[in-house]
Amino acid sequence: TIPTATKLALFEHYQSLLSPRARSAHKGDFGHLLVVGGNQGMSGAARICAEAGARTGAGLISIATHPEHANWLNIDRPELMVKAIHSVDDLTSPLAKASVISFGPGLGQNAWSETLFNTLINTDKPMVIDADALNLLSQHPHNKPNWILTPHPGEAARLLGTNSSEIEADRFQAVKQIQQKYGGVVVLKGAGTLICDGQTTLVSTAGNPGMASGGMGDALTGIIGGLLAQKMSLFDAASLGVILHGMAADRAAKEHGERGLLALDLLPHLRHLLN
Ligand code: NPW
Ligand code: AMP
Ligand code: MG
Repeated sequence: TIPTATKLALFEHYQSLLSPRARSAHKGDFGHLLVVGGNQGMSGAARICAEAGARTGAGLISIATHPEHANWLNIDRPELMVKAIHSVDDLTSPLAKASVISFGPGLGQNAWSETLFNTLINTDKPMVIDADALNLLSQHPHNKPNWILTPHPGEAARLLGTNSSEIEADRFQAVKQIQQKYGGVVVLKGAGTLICDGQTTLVSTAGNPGMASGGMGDALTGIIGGLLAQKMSLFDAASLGVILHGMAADRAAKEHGERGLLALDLLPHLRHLLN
């Protein structure tokens, strides 16, 4: 049974929070999303996250990433800006320019990743924390009001020091426990994603098993970052982001089937849903 505090997340309600663009709008009105991630061998995660943020409507997108691939990360998507992070000093300028941060896709868990984590954990900008940034957070716990955590059940288990079957046995309890321990808004991903701010837990029924493919969560991190950049509240951005992600995947699966669905396939559908 679903607790009474839980409501189904309604697309129509959340969509109405994104008003039409003013005729005089300029890119500065829609925020600057900084994606931080993409260690060696996982540049794709940062790229998928950034493209998803761009297609959600953020005004500007930058990626702070490993020097190994920084020069080619935007080759066929030149709208994206890229900064190679050799040392922590290289983060100063992209951080100053960013209005929101999506942190973690493909970050890895080595010394380079830890350096980025130690800097970003001390910034006050609104952030989406995902993937390896969640794994590092589980090793160095912090509680903050202005972030959105997006664990899948494996990451949720690390955050609570348990295993993924325990998480799946009571997902409502798990999402609340993570929120209490780490603060902010928590999105527990998987079939029937939960969104919890400590008061209310929403469940999204959007999405399908075609989404069980690498990169899908990295896209969600970019979508939520893109909504935050457009000045949505944490809870609204998390809720609308999850619904949009799932609905875009449902449209894509209807078109060509679930098997073989890839994260970037969502983006044309995402754009359709947003306009
Ligand atoms: P089990 O086996 O059930 O105990 P990891 P990752 C669990 C990057 N990527 N229901 C499950 O555990 C990411 O951004 C880069 C139940 C599973 O074995 C990260 O930085 C890509 N359990 C990094 O790779 C594309 C579930 O978690 C384990 C579950 C590592 O992230 C791929 C796997 O999780 C990827 O995004 C569910 N619904 N979902 C790229 N193109 O560059 C997950 N689990 O060990 O945290 O590894 O998620 O692949
Ligand atoms: P990640 O594991 O970080 O790549 O995230 C996977 C994304 O796909 C999350 O947003 C999940 O909620 C979604 N997803 C994966 N499998 C399913 C499924 N069977 N039904 C609905 N959504 C799913
Ligand atoms: Mg992931």
